[in-house]
Amino acid sequence: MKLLYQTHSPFARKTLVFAHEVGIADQLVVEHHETSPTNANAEVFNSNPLGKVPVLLRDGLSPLFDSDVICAYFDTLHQGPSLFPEDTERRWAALRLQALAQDMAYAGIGIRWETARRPEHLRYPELQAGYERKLAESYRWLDREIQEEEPLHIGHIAIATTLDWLAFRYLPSFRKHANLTRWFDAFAARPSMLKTPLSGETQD
Ligand SMILES: N[C@@H](CCC(=O)N[C@@H](CS)C(=O)NCC(=O)O)C(=O)O
Repeated sequence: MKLLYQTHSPFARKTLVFAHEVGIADQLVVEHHETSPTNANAEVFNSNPLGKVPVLLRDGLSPLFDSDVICAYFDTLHQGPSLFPEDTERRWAALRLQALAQDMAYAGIGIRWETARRPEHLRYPELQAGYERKLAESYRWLDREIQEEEPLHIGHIAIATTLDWLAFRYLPSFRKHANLTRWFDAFAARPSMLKTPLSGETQD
């Protein structure tokens, strides 16, 4: 399988961390692609009409895109415990964390458009403030909700890879929240995280 990847994408990294966690990373050829809505990547558009990474190319099967879908697919490829809990409330809690992580990453991307990526005269500070509030509230919520002793699931991988990307891009920090910070630092020491460092600059 080939994973159309990006070394500075929180979404792409989520899929690769997941692959390491379930022991299938050695089945992947990981190929870096630059993507941006202002700098279309024709090869990525060939397999994903949104032109975004990650995309999973499978022999003889159709491409899979969106990191959530790719992780759900990877979960079918191993014999170990599923990272998508089956018992009801744990499942909804895991999927909710995954959804939160997605939108926290979008909020971070939104802030970057308003601070660095968009030409200065087109920036909209109120929009930046709105995204910053989403992150601040999410950090507060996570600080209350995240639990260290829970068995690993998709929600943890999604949150950890998003938090690491937010820090990598010097976006508003979560580090004044002690419980969340302790949880993140423990997660960041996992081999799956250490093997998938973030690097590179967005090319708009
Ligand atoms: N919901 C998608 C988001 C993927 C995404 O936004 N990827 C970014 C890289 S971080 C991208 O390729 N952006 C290019 C674009 O917006 O055109 C997922 O989870 O895979």
